[in-house]
Amino acid sequence: MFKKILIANRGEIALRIIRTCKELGIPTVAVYSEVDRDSLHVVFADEAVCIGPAPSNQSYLKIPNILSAAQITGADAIHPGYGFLAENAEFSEICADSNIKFIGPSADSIRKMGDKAFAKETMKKVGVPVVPGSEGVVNDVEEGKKIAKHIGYPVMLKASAGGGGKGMRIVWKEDELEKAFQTASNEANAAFANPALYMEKFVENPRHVEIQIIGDQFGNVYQYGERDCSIQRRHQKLIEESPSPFITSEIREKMGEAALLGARSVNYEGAGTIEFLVDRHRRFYFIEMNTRIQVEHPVTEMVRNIDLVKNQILVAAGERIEDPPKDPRGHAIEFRINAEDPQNNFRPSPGQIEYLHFPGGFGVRIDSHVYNEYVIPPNYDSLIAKMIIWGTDRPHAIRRARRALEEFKIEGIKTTIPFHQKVLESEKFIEGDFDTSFIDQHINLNS
Ligand code: MV4
Repeated sequence: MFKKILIANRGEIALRIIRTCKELGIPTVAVYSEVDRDSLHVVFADEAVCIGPAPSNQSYLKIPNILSAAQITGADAIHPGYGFLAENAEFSEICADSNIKFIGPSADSIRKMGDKAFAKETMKKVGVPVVPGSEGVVNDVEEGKKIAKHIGYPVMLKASAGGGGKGMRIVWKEDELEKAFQTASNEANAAFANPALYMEKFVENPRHVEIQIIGDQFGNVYQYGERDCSIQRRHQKLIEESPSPFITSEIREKMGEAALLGARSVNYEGAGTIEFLVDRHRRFYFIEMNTRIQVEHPVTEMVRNIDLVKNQILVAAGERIEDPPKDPRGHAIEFRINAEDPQNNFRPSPGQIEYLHFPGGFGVRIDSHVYNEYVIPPNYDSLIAKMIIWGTDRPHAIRRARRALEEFKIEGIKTTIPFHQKVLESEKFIEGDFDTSFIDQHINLNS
């Protein structure tokens, strides 16, 4: 097992990782920027090293500073969390070259899955269903027109180096394609230094359902069922749950098998997520793979009764992990509490928390790094707490969530709590009848 783990992250996920390290008896090193000096991950780690000023590119993204912190403290492994360097192939490679175990996949896996057109072709080859579209990248407008004619409009152009909704364009008819191709390609080049695009048939109002997997160093891959992440706004997830109210046990089994097929084919090591779009006929299509632990991982932990971060650490150390339970137990829903104003376009609302009270009781889990009088810096993402509710079934989880949100008090800043309360009153949400257009279509925050 590792002698000491450095956590190359901040906020709730850094604390989440430290908690599991403590339970495993592994000493931890926190790194922090100048504005995070009073953050809880710094308090609860065994050691802490300041790695630079507030801007991420001078601290949490600065590879030499993080490696120096690991070397000075004698850490033999680095957990990257999510965001920052978690899907940075170069960082994974540099760690390997420095004899520090990157708790995550190899640089090669990160690169392959980061190239979305390549990842899709890889999955298609082994029989994972994918959205009909181009074979790999589309080289020019003329080729794009041919493919679109074949699969039928509307189509989507996506940046091959993108993902998570960045650099996408819907094209409704042929005479829009040229312009869309140029602007999407230019945007992709500006954002990812790579103009390559691929094309897919546009799936209208899909659900977003993903499968959690973990691969070990012996070639075994395990799957932990699905999470439904359809409640999003501008590609920011706000509510995630498991099991998905739309997925039957038959589809669950098929998606799980498809995810295993895909992950095994690339010899995947570490935790990962296979993302699918699900159309109204419950047909599912692979869209991309995330090569990190995700924000919403606790939803899976609650219904499968496992610690995913523990399993990440075990496989990284070359150990074996237990077989996952075959079926979900009960129902879990995660609510992201962001320091944002839902009445003003979810505008960030940093500043000091003047009063804080977390809910509690049976089935209520809070993952958070904030405390009373904590000052939320404006430099990072606005997630300040995750409330994960477990219930015996979905209606029970919903009732419990309403009860817990009523107890939840945060003063001094705006949060997404009132948004969640609205969603929990929505008939469509209660019935489980929602897709990725739910917030735009059914939630009015100013009424
Ligand atoms: C799509 C799509 C419709 N058709 N692909 C957005 C994020 C990225 N991971 C993939 N996304 C989409 N890809 C095809 N062929 C619609 C979306 C999409 C979406 C997907 C999941 C969750 C929310 C979404 C919101 C808008 C669009």
